[in-house]
Amino acid sequence: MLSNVLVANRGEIAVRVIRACKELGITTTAVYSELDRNSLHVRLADQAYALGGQTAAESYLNTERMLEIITESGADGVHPGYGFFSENADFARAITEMGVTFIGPPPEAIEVMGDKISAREAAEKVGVFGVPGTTELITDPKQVLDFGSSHGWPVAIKAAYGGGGRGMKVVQGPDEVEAAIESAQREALAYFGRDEIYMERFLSNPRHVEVQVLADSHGTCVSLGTRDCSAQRRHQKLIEEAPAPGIPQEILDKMSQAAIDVAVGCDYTNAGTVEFLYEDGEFYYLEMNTRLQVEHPVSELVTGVDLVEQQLRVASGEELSFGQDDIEIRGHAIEIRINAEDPAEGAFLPSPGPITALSAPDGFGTRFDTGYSSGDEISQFYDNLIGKLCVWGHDRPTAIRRALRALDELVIEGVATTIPADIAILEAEEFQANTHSTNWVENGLDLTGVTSSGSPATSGEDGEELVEKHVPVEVNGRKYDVKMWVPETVGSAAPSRKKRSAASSGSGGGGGGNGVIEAPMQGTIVGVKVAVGDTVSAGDDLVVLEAMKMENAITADIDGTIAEVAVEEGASVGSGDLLVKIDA
Ligand code: MV4
Repeated sequence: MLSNVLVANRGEIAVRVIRACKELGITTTAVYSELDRNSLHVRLADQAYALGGQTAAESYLNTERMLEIITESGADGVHPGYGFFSENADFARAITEMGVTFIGPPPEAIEVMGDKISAREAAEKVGVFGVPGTTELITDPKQVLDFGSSHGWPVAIKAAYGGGGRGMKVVQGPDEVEAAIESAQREALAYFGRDEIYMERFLSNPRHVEVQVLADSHGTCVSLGTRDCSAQRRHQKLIEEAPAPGIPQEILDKMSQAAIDVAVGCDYTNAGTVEFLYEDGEFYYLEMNTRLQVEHPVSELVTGVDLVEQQLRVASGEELSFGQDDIEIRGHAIEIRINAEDPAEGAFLPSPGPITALSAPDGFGTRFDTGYSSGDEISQFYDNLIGKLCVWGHDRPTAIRRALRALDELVIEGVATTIPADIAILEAEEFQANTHSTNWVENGLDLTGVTSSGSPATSGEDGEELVEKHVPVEVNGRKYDVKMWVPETVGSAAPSRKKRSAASSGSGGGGGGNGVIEAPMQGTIVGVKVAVGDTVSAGDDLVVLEAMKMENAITADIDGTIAEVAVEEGASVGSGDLLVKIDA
């Protein structure tokens, strides 16, 4: 068994891995950026090393420093968590060459699955098929026109080296082909640094269903069942559940077998996820994620298998101590992602800042995984996941009710969170009746009226901000919770998760700015919508900034003419960097 595991990650997943190591008697080594010096994962680990730096690139993605710490710490294994180095075959190879175990799949499997075309070929080789499409790259619009006329429209154009839906373009008919190819290539280049693209028939209303697999290095591979991740917005999952509901058992079984076949076919070991789209009784292979995923706890809750424990055992060379027949799916589990984003009116604006109060829910069937404590700050430099609320119930309706009960108990103050949107999803008829699809949150769910503050912050007579406070009062021996609107400086707030934080988007559309548009946070420019000389109105989109895993439209603050465009697609920008200048 491994004896000293370095966790090359931060936040809730680092905490998750450290806990599993402790239970197995494995010494843990944490790493931390300048901003995470006092984080929960650092406090829980047996030892911790400074990476230095603040941005992800300077810290958790600093290969040289990470390898140095691995050597210095005496680690015999490295758990990459998700994101950062988790699907980096070069990193896995580098540490393997140092004699350190990468707690994940072999680098060859990471490589095959990282390239979407070879991933598709690897699946086809074992008789598992994706949405009808081609494994050839698109070099000529005619290929798309021919494919569309023989298979029908719409057609999806995808980035060969992409993933997560970025760079995917939907072509509704022949006249859209050329523009779609151009824009898909441009986006693929901006996101992934390569512009190869291919195509598939586009499914309009699919569910996103994935299968958790676990393989040891002795030839055993099992499925831990399915998860449905259809409740998502712009490829950011909001709520996941296990098992995938409303799909006939025989199809779920076939999907599980297909996932095992794909994993075995690429000599996979450790934990992995095979993604499928499901529509009209058919499922189609999408891709394989060669890492532990954010939503792994729901599979743990319905199988009783501790996935991180198994990852550590498998990486240590142990055989799985159970087979497929031992896996039984019991009850239903739901994960609610709590992100520091303001979902008001469906906008989901990143909302970094200090968490002034955090109190996790508890009780039967309730689990809360977080890397933060009250007083910690959600930094603009990292993923804005605050925590994951996971509940188990003996059936789906029970799990939904438990999730709503636990969300009501959860207190997060200081930053806006996705909680109001999560509640709207759980309470929606479509979600409860299981008629939703991957399009539903964006196109079917009404988020107008959803506010970050429960009720909008208003102003007092003297213009002072008023905030909602809940004050417990006792009347005739009975306790009541009284909601009051008071100036922010008055009294202390009773638990309320509903505080509004300043939205950190670009300038608003109200006018009154100076025409100097700067990046509100560090990120990557993934779209430039204007050129010098264009006329714009306040509120018009200027550039699209990807930051904290979100696309943010940066808009004009005044009416005028574009005088300067200081960035191009693919550019990395820091907070405060000039993007665009507008002359009034
Ligand atoms: C598709 C599709 C429909 N038809 N491919 C987006 C994520 C990336 N992994 C693949 N994605 C999709 N591929 C075809 N041929 C619809 C999606 C899709 C989606 C898939 C999974 C989860 C959420 C999604 C949201 C929008 C689109």
